[in-house]
Amino acid sequence: MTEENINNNETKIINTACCHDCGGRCVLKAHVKNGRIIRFETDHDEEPQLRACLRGRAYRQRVYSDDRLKYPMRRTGERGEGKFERISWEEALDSVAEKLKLIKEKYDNSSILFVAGSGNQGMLHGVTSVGLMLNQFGGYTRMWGAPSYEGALFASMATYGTIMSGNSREDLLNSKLIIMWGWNPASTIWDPGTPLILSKAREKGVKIVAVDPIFTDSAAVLASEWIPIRPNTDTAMLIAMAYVIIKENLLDRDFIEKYTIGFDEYESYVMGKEDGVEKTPQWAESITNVPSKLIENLAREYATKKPAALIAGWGPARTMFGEQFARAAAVLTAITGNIGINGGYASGFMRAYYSRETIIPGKKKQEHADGAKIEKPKIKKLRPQDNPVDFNALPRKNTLFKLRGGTNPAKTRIHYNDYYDAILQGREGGFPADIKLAYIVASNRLNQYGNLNKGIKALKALDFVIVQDQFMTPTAKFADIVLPVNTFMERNDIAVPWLGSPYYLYLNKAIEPLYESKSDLEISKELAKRLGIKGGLLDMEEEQILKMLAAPRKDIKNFNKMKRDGYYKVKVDEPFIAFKKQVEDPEKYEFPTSSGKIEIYCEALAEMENPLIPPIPKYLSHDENYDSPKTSKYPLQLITPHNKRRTHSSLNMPWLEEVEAHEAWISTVDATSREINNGDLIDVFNDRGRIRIPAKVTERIMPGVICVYQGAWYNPTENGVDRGGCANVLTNDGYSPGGAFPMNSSLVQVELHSKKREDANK
Ligand SMILES: Nc1nc2c(c(=O)[nH]1)N[C@H]1C(S)=C(S)[C@@H](COP(=O)(O)OP(=O)(O)OC[C@H]3O[C@@H](n4cnc5c(=O)[nH]c(N)nc54)[C@H](O)[C@@H]3O)O[C@H]1N2
Ligand SMILES: Nc1nc2c(c(=O)[nH]1)N[C@H]1C(S)=C(S)[C@@H](COP(=O)(O)OP(=O)(O)OC[C@H]3O[C@@H](n4cnc5c(=O)[nH]c(N)nc54)[C@H](O)[C@@H]3O)O[C@H]1N2
Ligand code: SF4
Ligand SMILES: [Mo]
Repeated sequence: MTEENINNNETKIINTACCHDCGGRCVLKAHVKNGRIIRFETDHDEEPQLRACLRGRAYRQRVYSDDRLKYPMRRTGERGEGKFERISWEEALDSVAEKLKLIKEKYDNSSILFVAGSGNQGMLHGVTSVGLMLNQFGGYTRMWGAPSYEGALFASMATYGTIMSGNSREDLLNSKLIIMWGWNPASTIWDPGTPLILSKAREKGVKIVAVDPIFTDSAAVLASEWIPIRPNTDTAMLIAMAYVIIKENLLDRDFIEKYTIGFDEYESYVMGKEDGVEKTPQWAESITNVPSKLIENLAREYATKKPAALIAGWGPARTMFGEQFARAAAVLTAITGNIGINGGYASGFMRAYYSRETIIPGKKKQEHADGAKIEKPKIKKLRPQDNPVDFNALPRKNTLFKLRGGTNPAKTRIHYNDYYDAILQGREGGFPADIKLAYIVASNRLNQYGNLNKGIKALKALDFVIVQDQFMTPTAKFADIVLPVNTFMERNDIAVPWLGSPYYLYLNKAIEPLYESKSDLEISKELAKRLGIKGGLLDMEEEQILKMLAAPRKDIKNFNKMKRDGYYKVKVDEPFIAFKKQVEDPEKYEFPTSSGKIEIYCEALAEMENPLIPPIPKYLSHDENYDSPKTSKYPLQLITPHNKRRTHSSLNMPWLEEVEAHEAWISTVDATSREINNGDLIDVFNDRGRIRIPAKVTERIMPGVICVYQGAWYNPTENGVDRGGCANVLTNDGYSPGGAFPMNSSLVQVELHSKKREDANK
């Protein structure tokens, strides 16, 4: 808090920020009077403004919520029953340290599972310090796979050899056509400025098309055409678009020749030479439910209205063969030559690094000439940031470790969706560890991952569970010890934006920590003392660490300015375009893949010899798709996207309940056939569980599909029916061969429960 921030009447304005894992990272200016935040403003300074969304504006309801965890607690009832007693910090920390030591001695470090969630996206607070502390304690079992994007990441690595495949958002103004494919940035935030740029594009006359089972807010406000598509079938439509483009010779042959490998193999599959099935628009219509005429038109438009941006969201990649969707989209951008040019878009993972020149893909040819020869990850000396349990571990099956990047390939890691089976089955079941203790930080794990009811069994099977959070979440109810953490407003931090936009945020502490809450850093320091750990970050003070974290970021030219203003916007001369160097100067720069080209046919995938990860993108169906025999029992496809009223399971504040009630979206057709009216209480169920939720009967969702937005809190009746409407009671805890989470790949049935909302408990 600096003097110049003092306004009038003792109201100080503290420049801070919101940095939840919500696609944003935005400026908040806290008006503080008598030690209390009385109001928030956001960025109204120079463009591009980093304006907070409705959730950030409502943040006071989170900070001052009466439901905040106020002091450490110990379980008194059965695990999961939610009965706790207040204890002192001394008792809580002693008991956590004692358990950690005991488990380490009795078993080994791999029996400690660290569940690191996404609750805080500051560089310092949240999970960072706990991970470092556990590394120094000898390590822990760690997960691999990110529910957000694992399919897209895998595809981006296979095709481009990098995840840096996104362009600056403002470059969309140079496009002639923008396809929002399973992308809804008007409510699912992808950088604070995205909706503004898309609005400008629309105003400029750029045609915008939305391909989504839902008529989303983005489709309604930004698009001029909505193409409803059956979930999990997008790959078929993308392949049929390639068919039209090949058949009508609308390809960019020059581009294909110069920058890609494997087009012939793809052509052979698409045109039916490989398997006797021509992937015509009629073929795709029968799979996707999109009229073949529409597929043809979109294909022609995309190939001829150059430059065009096909933006493949992560929702359709959060499916059972999610990586095929992201690969097929990337390949379509390649065969039309929409890569490396203004107004185009390479699709893929979509991270765009504007300012960190060192990370921008585009190494000189010789520099990665030996990339493909590396047989295992080589780390010479154990560093504090290395986890001894993972150290020098051999790679798992089906990883792209040879491409040096993407997900950590260590065999010691367990996929996030395997977590429950790993606990229940251990080494005997083929998992790399026997898990005894879970240390859960900034994660509402139980609520946010597939197959919640299996999760309950797994959490009950553990010896000890520690949860470090701000609220008594459904996961925290399963803890033996709950440790209360403070919020962004109660500590200092630095944040970098979600997908690499050119700015930084400095979160100045606005108020003192409420109740007995502490920061994750303080907790880690206290535990380190008890575990006999010394040195490194845990011996340093907050400000010292923040300076150290900022130091390698050479584009922060003025640390003090960033701290004073709460943000630092980096000036960039021109929009960043992924792969511009490779396209403009192929003699000097190659793509960071093994072949140096965009891999339509990926050799690393071919080597896996797994028909479910073919070397070229293919449409594959699965046993919870529209054509599965299971549809006779469970005929509706459930999708569970993100929405504007919360960030995952966080920010469920009362004001936001007014913005949008938590309801299951069901089409008029499916509701009528079940005699369901708008507002009726319905049960959505499958073999994994049952949720009870009001129906929103709407034309905004296509027939055959039901949508339950993720993030509502699990709240069971005595019979185990979830009145909270948590989507993950119904979702699958499997994963695709490339690691994608099938959160939009579940079959369900729906029935009327009652016309009266108050009957939820019956
Ligand atoms: N408001 C808000 N914004 C957020 C977040 C949040 O929780 N709230 N979370 C942030 C995080 S961590 C992430 S990872 C990103 C996620 O970003 P995305 O994955 O892009 O977001 P989703 O909303 O899950 O999905 C986008 C769209 O995909 C559609 N969809 C689902 N399945 C299919 C399918 O099979 N085919 C097609 N064509 N469309 C499909 C959905 O209807 C939805 O409109 O969002 C970030 N932004
Ligand atoms: N069905 C379905 N499920 C999904 C998705 C989907 O599309 N469909 N999306 C998935 C995606 S993309 C993601 S990223 C995950 C997110 O899942 P999680 O990572 O579990 O995110 P949240 O649910 O927001 O839970 C974060 C928790 O961190 C706490 N927290 C906030 N700040 C701090 C802090 O500073 N310290 C500590 N210790 N705790 C803090 C919050 O109170 C909250 O309880 O959900 C996934 N789950
Ligand atoms: S919730 Fe996300 S988008 Fe909203 S203000 Fe916070 S960081 Fe920004
Ligand atoms: Mo995410």
